[in-house]
Amino acid sequence: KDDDDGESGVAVKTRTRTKRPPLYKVLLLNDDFTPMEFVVHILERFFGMSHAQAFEIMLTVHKRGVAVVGVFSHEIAETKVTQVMDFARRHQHPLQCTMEKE
Ligand code: TYC
Repeated sequence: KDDDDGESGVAVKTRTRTKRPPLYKVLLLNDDFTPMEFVVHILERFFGMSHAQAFEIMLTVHKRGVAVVGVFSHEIAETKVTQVMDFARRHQHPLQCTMEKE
């Protein structure tokens, strides 16, 4: 858009920079106690994965210690983390779920 520079009356091109909101990775952490089936259930229930997909990601976390289970806006990522942590706590499993800026 052309903006007058206010002094000389010269039009100056001003570019409007539109920043996309940052995205956040939701991470699931391994532990020695949470049952595998429980983790699979969480991935199906809160992350919309198929059983096969959920099983695969669960095994990745089990073997490597951590995996990204989804990428979301800040608010959605926060909701996912809260849902997983609350559900795990209610079932008395030590499962940990966190988020980090992509
Ligand atoms: N390591 C757990 C077990 O052997 C399974 C597990 C997988 C736990 C993924 C947490 O995020 C996790 N029962």
